[in-house]
Amino acid sequence: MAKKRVPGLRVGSGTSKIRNPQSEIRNSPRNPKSEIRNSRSLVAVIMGSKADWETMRSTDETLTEFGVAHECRVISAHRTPELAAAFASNAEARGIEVVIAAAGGAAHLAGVIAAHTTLPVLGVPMKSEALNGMDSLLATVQMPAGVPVGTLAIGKPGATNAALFAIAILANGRPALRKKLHQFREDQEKKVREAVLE
Ligand code: C2R
Repeated sequence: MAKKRVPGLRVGSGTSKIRNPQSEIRNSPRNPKSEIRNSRSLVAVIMGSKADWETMRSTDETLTEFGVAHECRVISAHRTPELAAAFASNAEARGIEVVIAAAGGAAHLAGVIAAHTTLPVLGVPMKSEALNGMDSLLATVQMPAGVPVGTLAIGKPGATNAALFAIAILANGRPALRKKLHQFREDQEKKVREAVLE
């Protein structure tokens, strides 16, 4: 299928951030040894508003920690509907393998993105002022059968776990990434076991 032009989508400029750490995980199923190298984004992290960035930094930091090439940017299903549809429709052709979509309140972003792509879409409900994130959670999680959104916890824990979930998906075909994930769990367990209460 021909790659469509995305009006207003300037990856690498404007409000979007491209995270291409020096050693990053890329799609290279035939040569596991070449999995870690410079590449285009595998994960797209999008959020409905700049206001969500404070929370979504955790997603960015976790993906960076694992060396996964990703991009972060603001896209709103409500305020930029055409951009949202074009972004989702082109994501697969661009080599994106997982989309993480964060939104608060009437959080339709993840669902709308999922409507335009068959890539796995992970939704992160933002903590809202009016209803503490319950509105975001329900709007994200209650998808009709046929168009799934994998919904994480409200706020920062969800933001971190969305990155870990995306990494787990990518790790299926990338042994080097799987190894990192095992190491992460081991380190985490060690910290809990060795916790000293003062
Ligand atoms: P503002 O502070 O910019 O008004 O945003 C954002 O994710 C944010 O949490 C308030 C909240 O509105 C959310 N928003 C959505 C969508 N676009 C923005 N839920 C959407 O398309 O779903």
